[in-house]
Amino acid sequence: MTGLEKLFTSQRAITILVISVVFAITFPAYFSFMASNSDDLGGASSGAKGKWQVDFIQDNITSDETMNLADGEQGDYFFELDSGEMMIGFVEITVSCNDNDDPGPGFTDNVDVTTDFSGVEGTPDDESGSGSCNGDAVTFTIQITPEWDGSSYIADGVSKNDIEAQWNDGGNGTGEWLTSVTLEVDNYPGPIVGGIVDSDEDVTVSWRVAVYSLEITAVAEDL
Ligand SMILES: [Ca+2]
Ligand SMILES: [Ca+2]
Repeated sequence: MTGLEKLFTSQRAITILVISVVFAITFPAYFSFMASNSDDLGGASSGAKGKWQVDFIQDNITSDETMNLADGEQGDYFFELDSGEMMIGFVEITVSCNDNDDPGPGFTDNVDVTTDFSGVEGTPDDESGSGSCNGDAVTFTIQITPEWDGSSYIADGVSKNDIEAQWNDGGNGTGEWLTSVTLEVDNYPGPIVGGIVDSDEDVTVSWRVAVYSLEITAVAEDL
C-alpha cells in the first residue's frame, strides 16, 4: 500500500466515523424534539393527551366437544386456546345436554361441572356448578381483560398509551381450559326397567372466546 492509499483509507475511515457519531447524536435528539413538540401541539403522538374514539375489532374463537357419558362417569374436555395477535376479552364455557330418554316429564339427568385452569396463563380461579339436562345446564364466564365488554366509547384527557395499557390481556388466557363433567342419570324407579330406559347422556362442552384488537382514532377538537 502506498502512502497516498494509506492516507486516503484512514481519512475515509475518519470521515465515516465522524458522520456516524454526528448521526448517533442528532437523530435521537431530533426524534425526542419532534415527540415533545407534537405533544405540545396536541398531535397524534402516542404520549399526547387528547380526545379519542376507542373501538374494538372483535371476533370469536369457538370450540366444542361432545361425549357420551354413563351414570357416574366423568368426562374431561380439553380446549387449547391460542389467540394469536388478538387480545382475549373473556372466555365463556357452556355445558349442555338434553335428556329425552325417559317418557313423560321428570327424571331429568344432571351434570356436575368442575374446571382445572392451572394450564391457563394467568391461572384464572376455577369454577364449579351443577345443572339439569334440558338445554344449557351450566355456563361460566371468565373475564381475562378486566372490565372489557367490547363497547365503543370516547376517552377524553388521556393518552393513546393509557388506552392501550388499559385494554390489554397481559398475555393471560392462553393455554389449556380443562373442563370436567360428571353425569348423574335420573330414571324410573326400579333398577332394571329404569336402567334400560335411560343409562347415559350426550354432554357437550362449548367454549366461546371473545377476542379483540384496539382501534384508537383521534377526535378533532372543536375550535
Ligand atoms: Ca333421565
Ligand atoms: Ca339420559
